Amino acid sequence: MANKSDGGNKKTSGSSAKKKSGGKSTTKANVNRVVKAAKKYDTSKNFKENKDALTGIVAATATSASRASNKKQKKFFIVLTVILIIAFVVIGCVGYYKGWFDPLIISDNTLKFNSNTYDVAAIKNEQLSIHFLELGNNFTGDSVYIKAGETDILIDAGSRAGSAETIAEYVDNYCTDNKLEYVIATHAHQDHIAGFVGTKEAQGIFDRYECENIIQFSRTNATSQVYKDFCAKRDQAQQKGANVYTALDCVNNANGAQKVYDLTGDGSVTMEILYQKYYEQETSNENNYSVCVLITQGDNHYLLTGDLEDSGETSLVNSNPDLPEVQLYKGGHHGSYTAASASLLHKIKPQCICICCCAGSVEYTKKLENTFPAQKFINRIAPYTDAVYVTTVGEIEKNGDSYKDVGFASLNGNIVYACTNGQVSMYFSESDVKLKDTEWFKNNRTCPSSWK
Ligand SMILES: [Ca+2]
Ligand SMILES: [Zn+2]
Repeated sequence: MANKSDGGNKKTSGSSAKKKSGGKSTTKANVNRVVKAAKKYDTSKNFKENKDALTGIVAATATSASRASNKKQKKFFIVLTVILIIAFVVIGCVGYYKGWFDPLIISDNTLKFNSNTYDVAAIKNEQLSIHFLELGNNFTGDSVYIKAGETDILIDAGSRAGSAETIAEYVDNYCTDNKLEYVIATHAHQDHIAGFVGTKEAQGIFDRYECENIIQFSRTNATSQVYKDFCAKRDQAQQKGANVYTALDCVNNANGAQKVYDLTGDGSVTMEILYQKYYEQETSNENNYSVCVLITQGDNHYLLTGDLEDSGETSLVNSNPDLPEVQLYKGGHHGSYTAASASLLHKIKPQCICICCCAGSVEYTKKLENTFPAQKFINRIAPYTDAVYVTTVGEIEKNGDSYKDVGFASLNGNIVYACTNGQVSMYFSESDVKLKDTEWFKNNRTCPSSWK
């Protein structure tokens, strides 16, 4: 009898262990029930009678434990579901803002334009034209000429002192008064400012043209000779009457500078200097000092950010909540994998991208996938547009374990984006082939799914 009673106690203590899962108060209640049951054990009755009497109590205990366990499980799943929903919403919001999901979208906003034979007279008749210049060497460098009505703008001047010659030869087709109303130097790297300086034999841009307004980077860490020469030539231009402003002067409407310039006198085309924090803050990355320019023509917007990289782009996006979607974007930093970040692209959703670079040149990197325009850059822009054009293509040769630059050729050549009364036209001095359809691309890059 005692053994059987022990057995009965063992059973109830087993149930009691199970009850632990039912929460503290339930466990306590069930323990009480079992204690009560044990107290009701009547030694005057035989085991079967006792068993029958106590089964009800034990069964109630077991049911209660199972109910408590179910309740706990239910609670667990409700909490899990709530956590998952919150995580989903948070990741969704952050991802949408950061553009993590953009590669899933195939954009249908690719630019529709007339592709015309390169024709100076026709381009001159356009209300606005933006020219991405081919600089005639295998070095990467930026130079963009813009004509808005009678106003001439030059943004950067190529990578070599001699680039000035190439630039002037081109610009003189359009600028007939030898006066550049606006000259912008985005940052102090050689591939952007060398042509402003010139050589003993060939005048630089500052000497060659009357420069009415010079807008330059607010900060620099540069100590190079080309930078010193740039400063000397800029000062000479200032003595001859040029207004010299920094980008920070412009965004603050300070020292005579303006944030927004009316380029045509009737407000039909404006140029705005956009704020980004590296106009004021120091950085070891010179590229992030780049002056950012937004040209607006009616409902159309064109964005040029020099060599701005990820961190500068983040600041640009955060500081300019009204930054619009753009019809044209100058491929940031020559198409480097460090520019055109997902958050910038998500904001501006470019319909056309023009890149000043020598495609595939190993001047800046020996890693072939990172040569301009880099594979990662291409992967990020592809969902927005396949209207991507590049001025020049390089030729490289194997050199031991590495590669060297051995030549160059025009890819699209000089690229002109023009717009008159809302009608966009593009002109190419060499070819109108999209990047994705070039031999260089087929041989050197993996085609993103949105371009297939
Ligand atoms: Ca002029
Ligand atoms: Zn550059």
